[in-house]
Amino acid sequence: MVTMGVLFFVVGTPTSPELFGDYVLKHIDVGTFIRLLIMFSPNSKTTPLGLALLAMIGIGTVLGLVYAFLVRVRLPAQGARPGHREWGVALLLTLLMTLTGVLLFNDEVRQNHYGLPVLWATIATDLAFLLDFAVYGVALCLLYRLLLPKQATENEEEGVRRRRQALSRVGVAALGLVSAGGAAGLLRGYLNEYAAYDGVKTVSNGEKTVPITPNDGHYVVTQNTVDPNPNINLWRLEVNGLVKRGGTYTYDEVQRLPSTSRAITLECIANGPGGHLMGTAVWQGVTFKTLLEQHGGAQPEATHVAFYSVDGYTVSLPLKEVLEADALLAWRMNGVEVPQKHGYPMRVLIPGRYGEENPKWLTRVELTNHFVGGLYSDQGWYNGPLHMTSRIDYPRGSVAAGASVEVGGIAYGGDKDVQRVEVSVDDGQTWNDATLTTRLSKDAWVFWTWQWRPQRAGRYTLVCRMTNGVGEVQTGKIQGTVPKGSTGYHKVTIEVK
Ligand SMILES: Nc1nc2c(c(=O)[nH]1)N[C@H]1C(S)=C(S)[C@@H](COP(=O)(O)O)O[C@H]1N2
Ligand SMILES: [Mo]
Repeated sequence: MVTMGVLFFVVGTPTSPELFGDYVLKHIDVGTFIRLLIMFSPNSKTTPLGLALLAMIGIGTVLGLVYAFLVRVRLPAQGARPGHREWGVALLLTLLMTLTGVLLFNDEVRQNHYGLPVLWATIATDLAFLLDFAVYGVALCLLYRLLLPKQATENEEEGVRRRRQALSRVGVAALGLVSAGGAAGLLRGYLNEYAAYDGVKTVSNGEKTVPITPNDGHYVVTQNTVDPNPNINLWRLEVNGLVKRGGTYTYDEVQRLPSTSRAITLECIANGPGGHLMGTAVWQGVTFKTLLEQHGGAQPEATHVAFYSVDGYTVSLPLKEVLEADALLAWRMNGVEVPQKHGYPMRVLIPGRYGEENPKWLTRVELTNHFVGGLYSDQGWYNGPLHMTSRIDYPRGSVAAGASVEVGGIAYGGDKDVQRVEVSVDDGQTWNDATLTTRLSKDAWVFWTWQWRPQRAGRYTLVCRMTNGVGEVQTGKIQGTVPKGSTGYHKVTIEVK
């Protein structure tokens, strides 16, 4: 554990419990995922990781017994030095454990806390397995021998022998305690960086939403317990696969690519009607199309593009759609470098797709002739165009009869723009056209208002719905979040007095 922790902090290699967690998450379906999420809530990340850590200690212990069985040292042992057989078994264990890690987590190892590119991250993680398990093997071999009852050497008094034996056992116990302390310290250091902000909603005071969400008020969702913290000297953007010419960029080189800015709204698939897991920023970067042109374009067989992130997250989409949506690879968010939790140094924006398909901490763009799996697509989450949504932000509570009240909110239809918003005060029986106010881009939410003058006192159910730029009307059919993303209207009850 100490080796694993030190390697995480020094080299940025992921720990075995994290890799195990990533592996499991890709091999369960959405239903199981949600059940586990609820079962371990509110510590849905740390509890399972803690359990995985305990399981790791358990496996280490069981392998220790296997080791003892295989080396079969005849007791009392002769001397404190392990023999050939012990070294051999320890080496075998080390190699078998490393091989298991490398093969089992083959799909998870390409991640790195400090943002190493895919190949280097893979090599670093695989070497980390070797080092972790070599330390385990050597410790097992040496300490086991120290613990064994020893034969008395020639002209050694029995009292001296016993004292020596007791001393070595105390020594091993002390080393165990020091390691446990070290591991606890490292664990605390790890949890210091815990991404507690996961699931934080876009700021709103229940009232008016601001058109451009400030960076520190933008909602955040992350798969990670600890988010990556890329080191700009190590990080690279790679473009490869079925392009005419592959290439690699440093952060400086990326920033010299031709860039554009656009307001783009991000919405998490878990954002229900009226939800605030949605925010808008002006993103600046190179369009996917331009980047591809820099590399001579796609080879004719290319059908998909896969985006790889330094946290091991992967998103794969049809090439045609990524081009049509005019995807952006951004390194600036609202005029400053992309903040760490939003994907520093570079993230992808795919207008019209849910947040899960907008990878943060990008490191590789690869053109392929097939769909490449990823965390959420493997679980079976919907990965098509996002559903239209509209929200009533105000008023709330009660209003006075006979007075004019402004009703307002937002509407968002992915990359298909918003051409109309309607409001109903009778739970959807009759509709009134709202006025569209602020419109930022076809890929962002629009703001709308409508003047209401309720005459009679009573309870009113206000509802809104939108129509997108191609004439499709938002559906009122209620559908839950899992696994396709929710649909249905946002409703607000107002008391007119
Ligand atoms: N590399 C990476 N990209 C990621 C995620 C992640 O965990 N890792 N989470 C996704 C999800 S589910 C959402 S909703 C958006 C959230 O982006 P934001 O935190 O910048 O608002 O990022 C997406 N991109
Ligand atoms: Mo999300």
